[in-house]
Amino acid sequence: MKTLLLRSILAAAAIICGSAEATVIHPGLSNPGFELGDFTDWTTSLSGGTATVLASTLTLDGAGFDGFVTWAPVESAKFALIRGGNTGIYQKLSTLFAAAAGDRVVFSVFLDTTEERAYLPNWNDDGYAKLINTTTLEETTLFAASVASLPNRGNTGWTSVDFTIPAAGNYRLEFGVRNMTDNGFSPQMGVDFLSVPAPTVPLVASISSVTEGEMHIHFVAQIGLTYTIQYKNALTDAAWLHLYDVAAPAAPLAIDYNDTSVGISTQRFYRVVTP
Ligand SMILES: [Ca+2]
Ligand SMILES: [Ca+2]
Repeated sequence: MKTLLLRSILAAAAIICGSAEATVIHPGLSNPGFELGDFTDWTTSLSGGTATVLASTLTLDGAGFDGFVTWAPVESAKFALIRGGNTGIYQKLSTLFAAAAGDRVVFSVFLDTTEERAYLPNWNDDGYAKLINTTTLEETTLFAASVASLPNRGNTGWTSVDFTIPAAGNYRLEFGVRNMTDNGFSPQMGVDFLSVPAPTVPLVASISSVTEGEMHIHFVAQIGLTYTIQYKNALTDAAWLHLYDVAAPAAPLAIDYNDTSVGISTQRFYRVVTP
């Protein structure tokens, strides 16, 4: 819980700074962790490979490869799996979203290979995650692994990626997995738990009084966060009293709450609380 404490003695005002972070998924993404059980919001580009949404756990391959590796979702009950296909062609899974500067892109990914390192540099199957600005086409590689970068027939394990987007724009988050030299012993890539949280925004509130008997409380409510304004007439009072609730807005919202219940109080203390 984050709180802001404000003290008013009629027109006097005090500001105490805090911060609030909304771990929200970008409003444009309704299926970021594949919990709808399909590829809503996502695009697949396949050539001989497969892309599936898996419920519960999946055991990939068997003895003679990397053993029975059981993959479970990172988030809730489902995750996506893409498998290598035709030789030299990336099998792709991607999604589009708009981001502001400072937004983060957060997800989990793994690459699981079944080729032997003994045959390198051939059969060097690989996989990647890239963030692509769809206007400038600038690419940032967020994850990369291959047979050469892993133990024999190895895997990366679920890997959490957390990248801060430097510039506002339209982006494509793209995953790719590829067979090399031939199309046997396909690599496989798991994807789960995408979110695009907004940056941490300082919670700054102020108070002002223009009309006797009224007190205005000002702050900016951030996306996805609820707020409650509370007050006491003396700091020694036992409890904070409820004054006003702010529902979570879909865009940053300037709040100017007018407390007309001040009455004859010569002082009143306020705080703004967000979970
Ligand atoms: Ca999931
Ligand atoms: Ca292969």
